[in-house]
Amino acid sequence: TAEVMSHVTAHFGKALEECREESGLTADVMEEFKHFWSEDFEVVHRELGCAIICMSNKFSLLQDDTRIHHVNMNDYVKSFPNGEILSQKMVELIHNCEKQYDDITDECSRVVKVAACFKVDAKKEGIAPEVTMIEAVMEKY
Ligand code: B8M
Repeated sequence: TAEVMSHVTAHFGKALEECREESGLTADVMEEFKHFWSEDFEVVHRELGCAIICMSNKFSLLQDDTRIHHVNMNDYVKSFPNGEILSQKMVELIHNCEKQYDDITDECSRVVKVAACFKVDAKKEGIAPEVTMIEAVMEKY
């Protein structure tokens, strides 16, 4: 659900500052990770892909090939309140997007494409959170 996704995003987003430098993602492009879900934020910058890889690595969410680690991702999402109702769906949506961009060799470019695809599909599924929902739980992490 969108409520669970707001928790995942609030927690995951905390790793952004640690990844600013190495990803090259400027505050001008993305001030805070919660804006990922904003209606008017376009998921297009290669640097955002690099940042997502760096952030995911902090929680061991990726395999060596920079594709999602299904077990670790599942466990990560399940660690949040009611996470078990979102974990399988989330892994399924991300994996489905990964299959569509498997031919892109540049990792950062591929991951930002997968993330954009995931945002669209999560909205379709009604599990995309509003920025205000994320703000409401940010202080918990
Ligand atoms: C990686 C879990 C992050 C959950 C936070 C919410 C939204 C972030 C979207 C990133 C999509 C994950 C793309 C990683 C795919 C690698 O092939």
